[in-house]
Amino acid sequence: VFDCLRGRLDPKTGSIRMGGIDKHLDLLRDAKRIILVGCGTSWHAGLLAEYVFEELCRIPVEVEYASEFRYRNPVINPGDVIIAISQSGETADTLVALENARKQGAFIFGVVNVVGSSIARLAHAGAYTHAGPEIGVASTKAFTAQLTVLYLIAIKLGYSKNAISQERYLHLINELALIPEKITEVLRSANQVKLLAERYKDARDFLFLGRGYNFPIALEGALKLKEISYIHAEGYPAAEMKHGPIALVEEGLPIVFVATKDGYHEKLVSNAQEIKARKGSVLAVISEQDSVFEEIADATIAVPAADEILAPLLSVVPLQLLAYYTGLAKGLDVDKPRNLAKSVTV
Ligand code: F1P
Repeated sequence: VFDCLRGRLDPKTGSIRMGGIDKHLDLLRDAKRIILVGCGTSWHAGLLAEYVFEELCRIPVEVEYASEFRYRNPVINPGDVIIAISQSGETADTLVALENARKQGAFIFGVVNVVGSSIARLAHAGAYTHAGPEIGVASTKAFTAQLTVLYLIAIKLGYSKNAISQERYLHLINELALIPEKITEVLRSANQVKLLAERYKDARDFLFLGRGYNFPIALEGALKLKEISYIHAEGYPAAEMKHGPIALVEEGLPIVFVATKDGYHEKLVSNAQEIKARKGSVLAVISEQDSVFEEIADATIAVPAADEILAPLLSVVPLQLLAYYTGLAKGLDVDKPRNLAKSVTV
């Protein structure tokens, strides 16, 4: 996140510099629709960006799995802009989806990590994430870097469209600048997460729940656990529980709540109470000093307070650590999970 912000964000002058985006800012400002495309973790970054772009820029947004978008005959209209998200820049599904959309005249921005990769070359413009090489197969720092770039674009665009006030713009810039320091603080709870991982390593299933900005983080937490520890895990919007998944809850089922404080906090508290009433185990990522959740949950991991829009950059870290330590506790090779490739090129 720090590398991603360096040279781009200047809280003193309030400027966001993004060469590849700045050149085409008009195109983004006048976009009738933004379509975010990616696979796996990159799709989750797109899903969160949907919430953020809608909130800060008031542009209609769609998020598409590239692995399905490639097989559709999507309606691309003048004024539609595609933002393609990929760590490797080589994911075949994303590449084919973009080639199809490009043939239909779509303008494509890339949010890609690997410089000079196929997706970066296919895009008309874009911003590199500069997360450095991912050592492990499963995306972790690439995800936080993708989110950071997408936040920068949304904040910049929202302000240039007058969709957010100067006060809010400066507030978000300053909050973003504090994120690297806050992540360092989150990493101090690594040992606590390790103990939790050791306690739940033999669980057969896990559920992850979140609302609003934290819903994509619940999905990402479940994906990381599946990828690295091979435990079956599902992520849901917390409110979706009552529409079916609550039938799965039984004594001891670990359910992770992504519960940093936001406008939906009270509702999440009542969801956690419903789980406790059915004897599930509630593990929660919370904002510091959340006595209500501390009281309900079997275990909590606190992250520093942040603006609710940016909080996912913090709340995802304990979930990445949970997957990592669970994999280690099970004696697995966390850098090379079975059946997974760094770039899915077929
Ligand atoms: C997409 C992705 C990753 C996942 C794994 C397989 O890759 O689904 O999110 O962790 O590495 O590929 P990319 O398009 O972001 O490189």
